[in-house]
Amino acid sequence: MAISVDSLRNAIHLKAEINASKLGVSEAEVCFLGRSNVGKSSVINLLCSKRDMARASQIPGKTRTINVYEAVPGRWLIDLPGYGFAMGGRKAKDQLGGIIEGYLKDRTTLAMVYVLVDAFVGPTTLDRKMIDWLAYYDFPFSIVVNKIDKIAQPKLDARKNEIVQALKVGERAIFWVSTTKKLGVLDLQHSVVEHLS
Ligand SMILES: Nc1nc2c(ncn2[C@@H]2O[C@H](COP(=O)(O)OP(=O)(O)OP(=O)(O)O)[C@@H](O)[C@H]2O)c(=O)[nH]1
Ligand SMILES: [Mg+2]
Repeated sequence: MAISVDSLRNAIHLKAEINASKLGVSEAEVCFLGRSNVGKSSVINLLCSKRDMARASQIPGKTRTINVYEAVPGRWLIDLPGYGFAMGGRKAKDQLGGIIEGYLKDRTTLAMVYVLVDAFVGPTTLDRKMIDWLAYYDFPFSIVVNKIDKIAQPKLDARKNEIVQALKVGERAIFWVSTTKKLGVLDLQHSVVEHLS
């Protein structure tokens, strides 16, 4: 079925899984990846104009499973658990890493990986590792810098430059977003729809 920016509003929570191989088949999907608490679930809600379809929380580690949101039949937005945090220590942390890697390696219809980076924190060592890993395995990925509302307007351009330098992702698309201020949503919606088409 054809997808448009408008159809993102009709998204529903389809399923939650730990094992990517149990997700079933999609026509096309995009996923949201990033450190815990960076705003993956919030970005999915913003894209789909929902208040709390994807469960967001101030407590890091909220999303512990692979969550599938379906915009139109077979076209999916995937909310992944965050990396870099796990209640329950090292073992749980490794499990989350395993869920993410299992997902990325399994999905043949994965059209775009959106890597979220916190505008205030900047790219962390783990973000860098994730980006290098995606580039090495030739995944299609873009960067979403979220929480730009945390940077005062006069400093925003300088901060953006710093982040671009630190990311070292060349000509790749970078989206500048704030879910709380609803900034940058249109560009990201268009990108998502393009990759789900
Ligand atoms: N200031 C600000 N806060 C935000 C923004 N986006 C998300 N947050 C807050 O950041 C916190 C984490 O958001 P989530 O969407 O749950 O983050 P997540 O990446 O899904 O987290 P996990 O599921 O734990 O991996 C929440 O308290 C959000 O309200 C933003 O653009 N600006
Ligand atoms: Mg989440």
